[in-house]
Amino acid sequence: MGILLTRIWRLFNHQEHKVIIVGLDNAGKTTILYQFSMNEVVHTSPTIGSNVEEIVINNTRFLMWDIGGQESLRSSWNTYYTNTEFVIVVVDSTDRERISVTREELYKMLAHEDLRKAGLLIFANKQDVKECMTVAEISQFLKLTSIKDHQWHIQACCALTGEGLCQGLEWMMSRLKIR
Ligand SMILES: Nc1nc2c(ncn2[C@@H]2O[C@H](COP(=O)(O)OP(=O)(O)OP(=O)(O)O)[C@@H](O)[C@H]2O)c(=O)[nH]1
Ligand SMILES: [Mg+2]
Repeated sequence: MGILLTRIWRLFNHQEHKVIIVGLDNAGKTTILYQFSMNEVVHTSPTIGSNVEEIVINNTRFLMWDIGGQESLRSSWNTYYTNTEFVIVVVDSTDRERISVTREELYKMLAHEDLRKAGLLIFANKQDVKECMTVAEISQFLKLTSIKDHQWHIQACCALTGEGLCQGLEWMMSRLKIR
């Protein structure tokens, strides 16, 4: 009976999982959002404020907020944190100069009370570009193995072809199942 009730509850439970997509300007956040929602590459311009889309995968609904990454906008990222279940950090793997800025922003976010329980997915984007940083390099620069208080995963991807994006979503789905 208990199992049956659980199944019925899951069938009718249309709860949405809130996701925020952050990262420095030009990392590819908006391109990723529209790959998720429309399965195509859209022409983007720098995001001022945010874009939001609902993504449904196997009856699981994610509400994804893509937030502008320009320096002047980063101080307002925290206004999106309430009830966030997953943070997707998009890294431009060609941008070696600013990986330390990404690291600063990452640890500032992880220390925020509202993100205490959030899972962290890092997309190492633009893997199509020659001589970009590898997942191993980015993990090292971001000191990911030092993160003990959040579940995290890093995934190589290319937002232009969509390669790697599904694997990132699958990781998020797998975290939801074990809760
Ligand atoms: N080569 C390559 N270019 C990409 C990839 N993903 C995104 N881009 C390009 O990177 C540029 C910036 O992409 P956006 O998605 O607008 O970046 P953003 O992170 O939303 O930037 P802000 O809105 O300013 O924070 C665009 O010209 C994209 O076409 C990728 O995987 N490979
Ligand atoms: Mg954008």
